[in-house]
Amino acid sequence: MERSLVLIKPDAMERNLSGAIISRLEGLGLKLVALKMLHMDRALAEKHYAPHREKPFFPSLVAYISSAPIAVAVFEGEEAVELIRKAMGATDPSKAKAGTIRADFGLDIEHNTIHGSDSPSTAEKEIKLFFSGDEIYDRRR
Ligand code: IDP
Ligand code: MG
Repeated sequence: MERSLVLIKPDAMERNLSGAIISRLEGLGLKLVALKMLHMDRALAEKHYAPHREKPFFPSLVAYISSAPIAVAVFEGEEAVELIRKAMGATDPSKAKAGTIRADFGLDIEHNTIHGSDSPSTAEKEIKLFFSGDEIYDRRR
């Protein structure tokens, strides 16, 4: 079954939106199979966002994501990656479709409320950065 990594970013935590966001994703029929809070350190932030290392916004992004404790989750279900990306909306909240998480809650292109893996293979790598095998539960029964 497909899995995706979700980060509820500091801007969302600050506004007590973690429950609302988890609820929306559960509402898609996806199962929560791992969940914890974590204050990312710089090293983990740089690993997670390594594909953006050369971008001008990388230092600011790393500082932001490691600025406060966040909620980290793994959701599982058919097409989990694509379903979550659609529910998130575009990276820039001002361009995200109405009714998406980023359109409803995002502040700006950096402080955009949620991270979701962009492909099943990225998801596998990202999940390993945040969770050990015994922190992910089998909920298929
Ligand atoms: P995604 O989160 O929609 O997959 P990416 O392009 O992978 O978007 O960028 C990762 C994260 O980097 C975004 O979610 C956002 O927080 C931040 N980001 C992306 N583009 C910009 C930008 O132009 N300025 C500032 N931050 C950005
Ligand atoms: Mg991305």
